Amino acid sequence: MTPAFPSDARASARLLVEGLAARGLEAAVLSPGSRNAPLIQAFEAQGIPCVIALDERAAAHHALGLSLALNRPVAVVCTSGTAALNHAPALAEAERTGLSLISLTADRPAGTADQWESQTLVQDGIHAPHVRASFSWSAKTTPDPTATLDAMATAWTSGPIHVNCPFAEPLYPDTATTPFAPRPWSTPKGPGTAVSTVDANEMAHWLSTLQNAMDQGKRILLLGGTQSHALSRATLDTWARNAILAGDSTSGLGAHPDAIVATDRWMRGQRKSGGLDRPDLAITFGAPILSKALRHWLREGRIAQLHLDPGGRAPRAFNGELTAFRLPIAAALDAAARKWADRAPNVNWAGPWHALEQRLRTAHAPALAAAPWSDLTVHAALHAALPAEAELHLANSTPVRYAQLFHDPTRRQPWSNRGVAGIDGCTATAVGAALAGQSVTLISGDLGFLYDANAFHVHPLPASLRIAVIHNGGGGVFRWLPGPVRTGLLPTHFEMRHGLELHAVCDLHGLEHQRVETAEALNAALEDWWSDSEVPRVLEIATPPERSAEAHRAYMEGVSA
Ligand SMILES: Cc1ncc(C[n+]2csc(CCOP(=O)(O)OP(=O)(O)O)c2C)c(N)n1
Repeated sequence: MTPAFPSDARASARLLVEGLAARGLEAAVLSPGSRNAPLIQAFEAQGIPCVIALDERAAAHHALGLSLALNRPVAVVCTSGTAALNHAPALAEAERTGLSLISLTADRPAGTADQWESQTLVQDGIHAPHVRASFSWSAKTTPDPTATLDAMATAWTSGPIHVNCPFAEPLYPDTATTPFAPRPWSTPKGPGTAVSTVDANEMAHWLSTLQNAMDQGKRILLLGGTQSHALSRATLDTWARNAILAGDSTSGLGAHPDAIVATDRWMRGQRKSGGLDRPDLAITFGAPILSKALRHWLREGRIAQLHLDPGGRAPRAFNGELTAFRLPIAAALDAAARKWADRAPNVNWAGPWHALEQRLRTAHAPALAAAPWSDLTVHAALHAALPAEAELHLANSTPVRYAQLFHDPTRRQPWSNRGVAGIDGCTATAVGAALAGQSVTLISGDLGFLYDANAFHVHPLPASLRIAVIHNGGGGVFRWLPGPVRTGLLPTHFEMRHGLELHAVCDLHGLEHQRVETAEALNAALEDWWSDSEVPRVLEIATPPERSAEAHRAYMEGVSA
């Protein structure tokens, strides 16, 4: 029988949290507030592992990182008012990358926003464009709690949800109570083990569409952007016999050694070599790919596109015919590979693509050796020193781009918030993943690090976290673009040369800090950097901005000469 909906705030919150936990909710990030006190008490009473984070924007990114690392739904809980709006950036990121983030925003009872009550705004549905589904959990609007909880659990399998919770006072117990001990965190899964439901008809449609394309001898490009699930090497081997694999290191395709990961570098070579054949069909998945050049080249060719997305998103990337399939990415690729296991290879057209890639890879070492101390050589040193077990997070914007040049197929799939490519939660996402017990190393720029410094207002702080901050005096990416310098405003309005001392941020938050300014000092620092520590470590690496931009340009020129 459907339980009656309780009007009492604490009972209502308990019913919600119990229901979410019974459906797989794993952990929560709680931000202080009074209106959300019923939710805080309910999480604590359920023994659900919780993290306390001050800044709701960071808190939502912590939950994103936790969800990524645990491969489970994770809640973020806040009070009413602007606190609720601060969940938006992480929800938007989760919506694009399909992570199960549950935003629970406490609210005052319906109508109070119009009654001169403080800390109120209209909260129902405020995140609607950036979530899979919005709910209101309230005695007035939730007639069937069980069905509503089931709908929440269905929606979160492929992305974030928002649940607004209007609570009337009283919000607290009448007498003093003793908190329970939370249960321990479950083991981090790393990318790649969640199973979401597969629609058999949709799968059959995908396989027959693909079969048609194969039978017509189409030149197929499998093209991936950031997504959180690992792709099986056996599956990729079969795909590589029937298609070209290209995509970001964060797409999972990089597990195959022939995948073209440094796509901007490849595009540079492609243009210089006078142009290669475009594919007839691109099979796409994940967040938008990093290479604008590749995207535009395919768009100019109006390439036909099959898009895989478990949440049913259907971005028309190349102005060609688009067919979208609401399917989990790994499951769709696995099923196709099983079907094709014995098929004769069809990759003749791919020969020149791979020959070009091989040439670029051979030219990499000499071009790198010719580079002076700069962002390029720092990224090379960091990637070379990274321990095998480290989970790598890459901040926007140049860290994730440099990483394509140093990709190693034998490594774990790295992560970057490329869904919407914000700099506003890269540190907090890495903190969240580290809170789940992963050994996370984040490579960040200085602006991104300063922007998201509230990521450290979290309790507890994960000691296993390592952050390498490339301090090139501001937003180095703006020197990669031809436009900003032409404005005459590059240092002030784009790079934002701040001149701030990063150690002050580290001191404030009790982080270990070390600054290096030379290759020798960097290599010496890295020797012991990943050893056990009591607190997170920040390694600030100072590089010259002008020379860094020039070294990157010379490298690209050198490899594609
Ligand atoms: C929330 C948000 N604001 C602004 C931007 C635009 N943006 C992209 S990269 C960047 C500069 C980042 O600078 P830094 O962290 O130092 O990294 P670098 O450019 O050196 O890679 C800015 C402001 C963004 N992506 N997200």
